Amino acid sequence: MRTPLIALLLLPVAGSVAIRDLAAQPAAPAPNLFPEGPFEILDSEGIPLSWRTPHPSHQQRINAAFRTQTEPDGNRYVILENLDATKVLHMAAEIPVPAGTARVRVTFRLRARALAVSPEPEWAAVQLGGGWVDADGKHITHLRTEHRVRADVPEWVTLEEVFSSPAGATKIVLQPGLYHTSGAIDLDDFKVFAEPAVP
Ligand SMILES: [Ca+2]
Repeated sequence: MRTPLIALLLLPVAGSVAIRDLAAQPAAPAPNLFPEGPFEILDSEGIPLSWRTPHPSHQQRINAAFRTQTEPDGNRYVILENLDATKVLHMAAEIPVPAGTARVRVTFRLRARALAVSPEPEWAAVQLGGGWVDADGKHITHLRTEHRVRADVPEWVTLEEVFSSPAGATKIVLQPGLYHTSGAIDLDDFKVFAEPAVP
C-alpha cells in the first residue's frame, strides 16, 4: 500500500538534522583577504604586487630606502630604512572588506633595528598606520593602532591588530612604516581577516 501524502509531509526532514549538526560545528576560519601580503610576487619594476612603495624621488629627498630581500629558502620580505627621524616612511595597500564586517584583524611579522624615535609627536613610532575609506574612496578615519614599537626587535615577532570597522567603510588601508622614527624595519606576511557582526 502506498504511503499517503500527508504522512510523507510529517516525516522528519533529513536536511533539518544536517543543519542542526552544522550549527554545532565551530565556525570555519575566516579566509585571508590579502594573498599579496607576504611580498612574494613583484611587478615589472620590482614592487610587491598590490602594494604602493615610496617613490624613488621621495626616498632620495628624505634620505630613505625601500628594498626587498630574498632569504636562502626563497622567502621574500621588505626592508624600510629611514635615516631622518623627523620624517615618515611607509608603504601602503588597500584591501576591500566585505559588507557587514564588524572588525578587521591584521597580523604581520616585524623586525626592527637602530630605532631612534622623535620626542614629538607623541604617536611617533614604528607602527601599522592607515585608515578606512568609503565606496567613493574618501578617507573616513585613521586606524586606532595598538602596537607602537619604539625599541629594537632583533628577532621576528608577529603582531596582531584588531580594528573596528566604521560605518560606510569598504576598504582598509594599511600603512606600515617608520613614523617620525629613524632606523630600519623588516616586514613580512601581512594577513587580513574580516569578522562579521555577531547576530
Ligand atoms: Ca614573504
